Amino acid sequence: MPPLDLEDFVIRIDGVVAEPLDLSWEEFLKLPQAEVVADFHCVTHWSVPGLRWEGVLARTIIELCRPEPEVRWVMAYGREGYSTNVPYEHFSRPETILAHKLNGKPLPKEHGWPLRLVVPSLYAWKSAKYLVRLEFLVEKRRGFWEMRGYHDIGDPWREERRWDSRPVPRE
Ligand SMILES: Nc1nc2c(c(=O)[nH]1)N[C@H]1C(S)=C(S)[C@@H](COP(=O)(O)O)O[C@H]1N2
Ligand SMILES: [Mo]
Repeated sequence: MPPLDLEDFVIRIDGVVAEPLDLSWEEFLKLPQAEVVADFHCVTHWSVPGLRWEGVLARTIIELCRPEPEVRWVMAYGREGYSTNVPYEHFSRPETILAHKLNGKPLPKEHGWPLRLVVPSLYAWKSAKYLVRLEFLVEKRRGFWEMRGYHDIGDPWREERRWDSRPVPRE
């Protein structure tokens, strides 16, 4: 759990976008806020139903930074060095959220305080905790677990665990 003074917090939005952004904690909280209730599925066969996340929708970030039309992936980075690649198709879903509250309280430290990405349509390893950067990509790159054999997409309903767990088309 990497230490942080909220005064020093910056979330960086960059990559193949028309409008790269660096937002302080104060600026981030001034963005339109939303709430999402969703189940959370871990790749190791546990799920937590009905979590209530509050924060800024990924769609709000998209409106602000305006990714170029050829963007296909978003790399999410955690402050301690974690990374994960999220298909843009899932990042841009209406329920994907940059969450700073869980069930009405600030995110607990062990769950990503102060900010985490939550992608309810994918396995939990795509929901980067301690979020500090979103990088919009045209060409796929792989994050921490994907480099170690986890699936690039990670749809729990298709049980996409290992990258070769089913014959999905790969570019
Ligand atoms: N920054 C960061 N985010 C991360 C991880 C991590 O190690 N560092 N682990 C991922 C994995 S593998 C899982 S299963 C979930 C666990 O989320 P939880 O700790 O809130 O249950 O966080 C994901 N996000
Ligand atoms: Mo995990």
